[in-house]
Amino acid sequence: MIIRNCRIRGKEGLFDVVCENGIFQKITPHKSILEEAMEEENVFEAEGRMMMPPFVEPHIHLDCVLTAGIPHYNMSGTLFEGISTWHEYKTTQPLVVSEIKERAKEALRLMAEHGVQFVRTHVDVTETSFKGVEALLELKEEMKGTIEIQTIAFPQNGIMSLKNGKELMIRAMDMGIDCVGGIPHYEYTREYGLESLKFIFDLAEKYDACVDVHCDEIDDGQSRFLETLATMAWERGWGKRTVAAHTCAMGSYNDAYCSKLFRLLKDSEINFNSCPAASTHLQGRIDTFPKRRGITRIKELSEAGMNVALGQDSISDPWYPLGVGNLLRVLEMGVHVAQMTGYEDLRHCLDFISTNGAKNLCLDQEYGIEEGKDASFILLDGKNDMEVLRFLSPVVLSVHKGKTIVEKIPAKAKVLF
Ligand code: 17E
Ligand code: FE2
Repeated sequence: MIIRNCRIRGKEGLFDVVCENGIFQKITPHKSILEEAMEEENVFEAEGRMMMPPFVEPHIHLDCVLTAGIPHYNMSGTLFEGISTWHEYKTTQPLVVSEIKERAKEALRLMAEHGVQFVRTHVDVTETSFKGVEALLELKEEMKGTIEIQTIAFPQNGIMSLKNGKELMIRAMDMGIDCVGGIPHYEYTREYGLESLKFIFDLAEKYDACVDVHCDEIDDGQSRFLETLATMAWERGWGKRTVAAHTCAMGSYNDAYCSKLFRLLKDSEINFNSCPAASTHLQGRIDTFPKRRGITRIKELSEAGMNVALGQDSISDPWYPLGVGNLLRVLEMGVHVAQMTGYEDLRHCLDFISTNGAKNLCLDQEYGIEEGKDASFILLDGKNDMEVLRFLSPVVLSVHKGKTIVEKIPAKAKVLF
């Protein structure tokens, strides 16, 4: 396959890109390919559109997607009603592996349409039938070569605050879940939260696994599990394999504490995830006015040289009723609420849903537009980051390891004046 006449994100000029055997074979300035090659059947005329590595979804709960309204909608819009509604869902009806898989797959189709090829998903391991774990492990295998999935053992109801919480985590890791999750801010006490973090890192070391913890997902400025998470990652040299997700409380920390905290965060080398659409919806609910935005310090962390990736969290589930699998929509929300709308911010904004996500997922050989790497890319109906975000440009072509997984012909309006 040859992609002819495309821009490549981060490079000047126009290019022709040759993919063969699932690998980028040649990336050359446009027109340097021989005329015979042009006539080949397998040439895609890009018309100057921008090629870039695929979007990465670093944080979604695929076991819950598309369940909004069952048994009822989240009426308060709070995280806590989300958790209790999900609890009702999982305890009042039999869970069926094939149904969970079909919902998750439908969400993957939506994400694929919007350029995602790599996904890291949580799966609730305190749902004790383990049907969600079974379903997502099967789906991960079935989707290999089309969309790559990493799984996280997520203890929705806590680890220490459940009598058998530790066993459930171990059982999930034994079944083949990739990463260790946690929820320290939701444990009954601060002490339980701290103890859960130690357990999480011990488990990660034992299974040689990445850590990806829901951390301080609350507007409580006293919720400071992040400092312990970062310190443990730093002590054990686990920073690059650790993600602190949400860290909403950082939006409520005082500046003096935060400036001290940043030194540790930087030294620890941990990664961050923020879900600005879900968090602005869920947080700030108990405030009247002024009403907090409920998101972590995305801009400040980034400017201090730390890695922050943006994710969806939810697609139509007990926590968040909207979402169509489009990370551009999440990014648009993110640049507004984090006030990253300056020219320099917008010029690089797609990093938040691509290369930054790839770092969270520890991708390497399989990610990037370079000769010799896997031929995985998307072609956007736009020329640069700012234009793509402004128009929420459609993905016209998505190719994973040389295999076309999505083609789209963008709609064209006829304006009659
Ligand atoms: N569970 C949780 O604790 N937090 C969330 N944001 C979601 C599930 C979606
Ligand atoms: Fe989450």
